[in-house]
Amino acid sequence: MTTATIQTLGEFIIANQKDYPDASGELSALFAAIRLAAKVIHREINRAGIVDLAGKSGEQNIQGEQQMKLDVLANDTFKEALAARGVVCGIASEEEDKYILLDDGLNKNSKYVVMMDPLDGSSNIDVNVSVGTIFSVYRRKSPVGTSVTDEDFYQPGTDQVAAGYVIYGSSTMLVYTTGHGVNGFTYDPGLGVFCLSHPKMRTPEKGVIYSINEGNYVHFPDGVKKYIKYCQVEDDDTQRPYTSRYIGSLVSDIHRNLIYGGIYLYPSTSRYPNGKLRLLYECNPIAFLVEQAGGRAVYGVGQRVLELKPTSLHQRVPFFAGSPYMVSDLEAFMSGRVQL
Ligand code: AHM
Ligand code: MG
Repeated sequence: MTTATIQTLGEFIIANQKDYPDASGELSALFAAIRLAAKVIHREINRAGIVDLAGKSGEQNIQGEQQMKLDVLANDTFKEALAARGVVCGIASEEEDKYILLDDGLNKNSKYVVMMDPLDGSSNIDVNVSVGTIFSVYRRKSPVGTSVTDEDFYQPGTDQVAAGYVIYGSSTMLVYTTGHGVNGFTYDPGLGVFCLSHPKMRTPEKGVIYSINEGNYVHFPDGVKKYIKYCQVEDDDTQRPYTSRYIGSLVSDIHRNLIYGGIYLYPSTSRYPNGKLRLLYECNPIAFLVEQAGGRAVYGVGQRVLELKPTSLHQRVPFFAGSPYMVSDLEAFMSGRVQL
């Protein structure tokens, strides 16, 4: 790419403002805060190993500061970046018990709330496996100028204004949607900018990858067990057996499946009777992205994740998302319509 062909995330947002006739620039400012925080996390994750090595001798990092766990650091970084710019009136985070009211003079007049999982899959950092940030933006329900309330956060996923993830992998990427398709931007650390690298992302209608923690197999619902067996049975017409790929880092598993085609499953298990993933911070934003890329996301047969009305902040829900034909096949087994 040359300077003539690069389109940065900032340029892309300005160029697409025509899609939002009543835009006031507030959402663009919110995105600026998110991408700044993402760059900071990128920097910290990429030197995590070095800092750790330095930390072992004196329990301090190379700058002499007390080491901070990266998920806590990511949470603080995103909160600070958003709060300092007066662009959100409330934040809910997987790292916080309660939502955060931003009712200072700067923020209380803003119209958006943000829900986020600042560093999903953080247990993978110690072994150098990709992790991600997931975010979701809603328009507030409470009147501008007042403090946010439960109703601002308990909105169904269909009301999302924007959602996305940042994947800190072999390169760092920011992938997002505002309901007009999905676009992916790769971070160029030399330039310090995200560049459009994956325009108009579409997921294949059929895929050959299934992603699930199969160690929990005996506790899965019957339909899910049958679908997994179906994935493993040989059949040339449907390119089975499918390939099993599971990193255990949601953003990475979803990102790969979005590009190659596949299905991600986190059903109920004995340890997590409602599934492990959180509706507000993980399932809704990912479901919005997957649907915008042409896929489907359900929590049961014909039960669209985005239509589920949240009842609590940290609510968990079974989650099945990916290539539309694969999700439909899974539903056929779950409903009992198809048997092996
Ligand atoms: P976390 O929010 O505590 O990091 O947990 C979420 C992670 C997801 O990234 C991943 O898909 C899932 O947990 C893996 O769970 P499991 O180890 O049970 O397969
Ligand atoms: Mg998480």
